[in-house]
Amino acid sequence: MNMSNFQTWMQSVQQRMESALADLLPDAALAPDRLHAAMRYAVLGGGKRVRPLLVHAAGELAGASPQRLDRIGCAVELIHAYSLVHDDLPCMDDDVLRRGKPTVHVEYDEATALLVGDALQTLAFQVLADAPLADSHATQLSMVTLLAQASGSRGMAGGQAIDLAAVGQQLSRAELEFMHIHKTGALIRASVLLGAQAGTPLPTAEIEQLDHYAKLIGLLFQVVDDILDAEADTATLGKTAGKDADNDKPTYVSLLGLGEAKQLAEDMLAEARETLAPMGGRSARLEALADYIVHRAF
Ligand code: GRG
Repeated sequence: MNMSNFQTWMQSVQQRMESALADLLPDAALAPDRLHAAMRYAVLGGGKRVRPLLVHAAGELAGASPQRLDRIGCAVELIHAYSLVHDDLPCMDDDVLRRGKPTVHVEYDEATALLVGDALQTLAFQVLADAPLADSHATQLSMVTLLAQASGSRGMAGGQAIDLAAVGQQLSRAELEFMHIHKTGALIRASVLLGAQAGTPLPTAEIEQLDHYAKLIGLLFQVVDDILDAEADTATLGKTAGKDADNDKPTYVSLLGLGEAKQLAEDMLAEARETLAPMGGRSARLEALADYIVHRAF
């Protein structure tokens, strides 16, 4: 796909998401105003919006309306933002910098950060449930279930539990993969599938291809995150660099070394491309997003 077209599309989705999120989040003047201000601080004005971009790219492929995809993108991004706020808390990763700004518990306080995460998570499900987002109620209900599964103990929250237990441990490649499939991969996979479900039902073969692609890039995202944590600086990342090694966390870089981790990322990108190939030009944006995920700077 023409990369300048892709850049233009990406920026337009990012702008749509910023204004959709700003509209959905409670006004900072509304009581309880400190909580609402902190929710807006956590979500707005930062982040690559990778998950909403995936929602839009997969949804366009299925002919879903941009308005539906905006809402679904918001639901997924709200879950993601909640996970970052909680992950940064002293009882978890204990970090002071996120998206180039002080983390929520530093800017506000720990109790507020906890409540911000709680409120963002419930707002995500409200957004997914309170307007028509699919061609049938049954499909929309299955979308709510999908997001709940991807976020819960068999998805992202479970992956985070495994991550916390793994500090200082030696993990095998299979164990590392299992952790990341849940912690990072589940929400990324859900983003693709939710977008696709908002449109006209796709043939089973295409849903399977999308699912395989989504699983691949979920893991790929994490391989690259590990590489960036080892190679990039804090100013570029907008979060503290080198934390994995400092915290003695098992990563693809600690397991495979930098060179092999980079090769793995390129191999997985090639597999993602092959997976999309049968869909031809209709999947061009998903392919460009996989490329963006691998070659991003932060
Ligand atoms: C607290 C339940 C709970 C889960 C936390 C997502 C997560 C699980 C922790 C975040 C820490 C981390 C480094 C995760 C690995 C990769 C990842 C999700 C990075 C952040 O996502 P980006 O790069 O962030 O999409 P932006 O800021 O661009 O949205």
